[in-house]
Amino acid sequence: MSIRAVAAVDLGATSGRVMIGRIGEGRLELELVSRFPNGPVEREDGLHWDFGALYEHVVAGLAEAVRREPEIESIGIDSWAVDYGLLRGGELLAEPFHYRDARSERGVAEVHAIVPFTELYQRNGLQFLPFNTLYQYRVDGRIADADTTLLIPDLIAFLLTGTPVAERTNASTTGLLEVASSEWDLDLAERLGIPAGILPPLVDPGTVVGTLRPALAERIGKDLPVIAVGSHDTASAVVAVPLTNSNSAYISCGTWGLVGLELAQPRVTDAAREANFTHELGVDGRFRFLHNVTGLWLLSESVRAWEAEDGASIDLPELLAEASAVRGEIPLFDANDPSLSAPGDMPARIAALLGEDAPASRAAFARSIVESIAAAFADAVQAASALSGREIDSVHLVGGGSLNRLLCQATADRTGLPVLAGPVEATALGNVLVQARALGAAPATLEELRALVAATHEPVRYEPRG
Ligand code: LFR
Repeated sequence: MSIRAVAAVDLGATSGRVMIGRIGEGRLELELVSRFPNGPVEREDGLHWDFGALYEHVVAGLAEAVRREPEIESIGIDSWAVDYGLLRGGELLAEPFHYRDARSERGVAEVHAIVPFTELYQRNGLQFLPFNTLYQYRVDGRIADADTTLLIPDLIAFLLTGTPVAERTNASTTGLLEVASSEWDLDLAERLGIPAGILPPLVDPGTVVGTLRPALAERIGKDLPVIAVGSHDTASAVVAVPLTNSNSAYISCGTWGLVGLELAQPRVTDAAREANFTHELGVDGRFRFLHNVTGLWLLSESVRAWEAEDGASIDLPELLAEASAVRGEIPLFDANDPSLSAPGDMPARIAALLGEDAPASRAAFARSIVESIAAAFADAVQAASALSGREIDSVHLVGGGSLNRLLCQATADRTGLPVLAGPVEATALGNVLVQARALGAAPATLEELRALVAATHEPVRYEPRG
C-alpha cells in the first residue's frame, strides 16, 4: 500500500485552512498549507461573510497545496453550517449573510406562526437555533429571484466544478430535511413560501460532485475531482472522534461546543425537544444527537474586545496560564444566554450577567468564561445520557478546544468523567478520511476509520479531580 494524498478545505467561523492529508501504510497525517482569518463583516444591510475573500483564499490555498504535493487526487470542502448563497443563472445574487445577523429573529416568529415548533421538531428533528436556514430563508427578500440555493461548502464546490448539489449532512441543518427519510421536506418548504425548485439534488458524503472547471484546473495546477465529504464541519469532526464504544460522549469544540452522542436511529421525543437536542445527519446515515453550547466564541470575542481596548495583541496561552492560577470561588454565567450571541463588547455583556460577582482581573474573567463553558458541557453530557438511556463513561473532546488544558480539566472535573482530548484537527481529518475512503484509500466503516485516528493521534487524558 502506498501513501495517497488529498486536499482538505476546512472553513471555521473564525479561521479557514487548506490542508494536505496523507494516508496509507498505517499513517494519517495533515500538513497545513494555508490559514486565513474569517469572521463577521458589517455591511449596510447587516452581518455578512466576506465570501469573495474566502473563496480567493480557498483557490490560492489549493494551488499551493498542489504545488507542494503534486500527487493530490481530490478536494473536499467543509464549513460551518446553515449559511447559504442564492444564485440565478449560476451567478451569486448577493454576499451570504452571517448566521449571527439579527434578521433571523423575524424569521423565527413568522415560521413558528405557520408551523409551530413542536411540529417542526417532529418533522426535522432539529434543536431550536434562531439561525437555522429555514428562518433565514423566510426573511430573505432575494429568494424569489433565485433559481438555486447552495450552502457554503456546496457553493464553493459549485464555483469550482459547475455542479450544484446539496450534501446531506449539511442539508440537515437547514431544517428542510425530513428526519425520518433524509429527503427534502417539500411540503414544509411550500408552506413556508420557500420555492422547492431552488433546492438542489441531495448527495451523500463520498459522492464525486464534479471535476474542476478548466480555468480553475489551470490556476490550481491539476485537473481534480471535488468529492463531497461530511460538508458540515461538525459531521466531519465526528467522523474523526476516536470513539471506541457507544458509551463515550463527544464534544467538538471550536467557536461552538457541540456536545452529544452518535445514534443509529433518531430519538425524536418530547423530552429531547424540551432539552433542545438535535438530530443532525452524520456520515453513513448516523445521527448526531447533540446540543449546541456556546464555545470558544466567548473567549475569542472577549480577547478581541480587550485587544481593541489596549491597541495591542494578547497572548492567549499566557492569559490561560494566569486564569489557571486563580483561586477561590469562580462565578459562573449561562454560556448559552442569547445576549452573548451577536459580536460586540463581550466582556461587558458577560459582566452584566455576572452582576456584582463579575471578576475585576482579566485572568479571573477568563477563568469564569472557561468554567462556565465547562459547566454547560457537563449539563449537556448529563442530558445526553438521560435522554438516550446510555451510561456515559468518557468524553472525547476534539477541535481547537482540545488544546485548552484548563477547559479540558474543567470539563473532566465538572462531568466527573475522564476527558480524552484530541485530535485538534478532527474536522480536517474527517474530511480527509471520507475522501480517502471514496478513492479506495481508507477502510470502509466508520469504526475502522476511527480506529485509524486512534492509532495515529493518541488523545491526552484528563482525569476528573474530586
Ligand atoms: C460549528 C457549527 C455548528 C453549527 C454552527 C453554525 O462550526 O457548524 O455545528 O450549529 O457552526 O453553523
